[in-house]
Amino acid sequence: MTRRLSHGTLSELPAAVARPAFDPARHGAGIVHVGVGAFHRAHQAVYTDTALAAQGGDWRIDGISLRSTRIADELNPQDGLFTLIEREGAEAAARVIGSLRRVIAAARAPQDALEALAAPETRIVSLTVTEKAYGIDRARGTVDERNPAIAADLAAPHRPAGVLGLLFAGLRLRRERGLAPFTVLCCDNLPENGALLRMGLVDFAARIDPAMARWIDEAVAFPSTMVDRITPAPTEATRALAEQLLGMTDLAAVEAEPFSQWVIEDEFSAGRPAWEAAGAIFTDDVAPYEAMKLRMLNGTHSMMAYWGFLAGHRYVRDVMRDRALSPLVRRHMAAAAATLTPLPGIGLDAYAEALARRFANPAIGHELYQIAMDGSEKLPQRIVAPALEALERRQPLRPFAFAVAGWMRYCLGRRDDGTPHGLRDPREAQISAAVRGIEGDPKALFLALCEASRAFPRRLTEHPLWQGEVVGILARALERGVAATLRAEAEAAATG
Ligand code: CS2
Repeated sequence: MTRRLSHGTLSELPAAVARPAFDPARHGAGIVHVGVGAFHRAHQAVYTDTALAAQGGDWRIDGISLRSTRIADELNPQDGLFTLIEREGAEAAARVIGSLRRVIAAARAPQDALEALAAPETRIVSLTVTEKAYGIDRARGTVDERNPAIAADLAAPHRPAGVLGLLFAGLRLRRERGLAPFTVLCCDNLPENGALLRMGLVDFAARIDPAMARWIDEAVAFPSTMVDRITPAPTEATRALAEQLLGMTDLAAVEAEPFSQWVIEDEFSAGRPAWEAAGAIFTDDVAPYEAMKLRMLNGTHSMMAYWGFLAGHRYVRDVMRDRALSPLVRRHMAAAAATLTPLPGIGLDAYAEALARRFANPAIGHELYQIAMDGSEKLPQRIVAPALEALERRQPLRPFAFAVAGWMRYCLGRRDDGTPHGLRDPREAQISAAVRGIEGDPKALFLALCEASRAFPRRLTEHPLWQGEVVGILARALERGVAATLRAEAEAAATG
């Protein structure tokens, strides 16, 4: 049997593998992180590891995984240790991260999760739970009572299963025990994510306990933050590579690109790790950074995911080698850039250039199908927001309409050759029901999908220019197929 990564085996690692530059056992935890997926492990856990090495402090992380028990079973026998493998071209640099202390599987041990939130030493609760997990309706400024987790937690707030329910119950315990609240740090790809979560949590609390709602609004800090690092879902190949680099087993290894960025509003009511030692940027206003990243990186990603997947590609890097699609990637980034307020010191052309290089990284197998997931939750901030801005500024709408037409074609659940795919969207049932029987009618599809997804505001969907563009592209894709549509789009883009 091969050995397994753990505190006891750290000293046996090959010299080329970097290990924590601090003794993990000497540091207590100060952070509870909800959603211990690959992205957290490749991003915030790494910044915290560097900060602990640089400035010490009791800032290790206790993870909570809400649904999966697997992550706890992978990480706890390894004392929370896992390997970050940074990949670029032929390079693969391995670094063992020691900032994670343990993982609590909330489904198995709900009381442990609550006690972690209510522990006196917990000063920050950070989250990466994906866009759909919050159940907040930004347009209405309330929670979405139709969201199953919200409905369940409102009905039984002492036994929370969802994100808002858990935060509420944890904060209520702290207040009852006379403890100061923790800072809530949302690290999901949502615009003004701190403000959004504050709004959602205060509304959630108001429905149960108005005094708690006031306390949360007044006493809890919700800094907004922009996070960035391309992190494909780990596969068997990740584990095999870890085994090869470490000479031992690591069931929780992650692969990521070398690039990493974290921009944070410096509003922590009970302190924070020295994340700046790891390169985090602290600022008063994250919004312009977030808009840049969401529109230029994530928006382009979504466009690539739908059209690239439909064209038969598997990875983001394959799209960058597709002669029709790669100029459309550039076009999308340029159109997204044109909707932004420039940031001092950041050239948007250079940012786009860097994104194109990152997307093309041959060592990163980032599945288009992974990015295509949850379109109804992702499109509003990635595509709709810049489209509205473009409409207002009388700038070209076409690239955004093209992205949405790709998503609509994808919603049919099959490629041109008939290969079926699941949508993997929280509104999958409504979307699939909406397209049934009208698969050949682009205008009807447009209207039905706008309705079923709830992703598009009327001032966009009812705009004749927007309708015309989306329906026209969709019609072409249905009549002539995806490959011909991409060729025509690339040609039109080239002749401007
Ligand atoms: C991607 C993001 O899956 C997706 O939707 O667009 O996860 C993206 O890779 C990260 O935001 C990069 O920081």
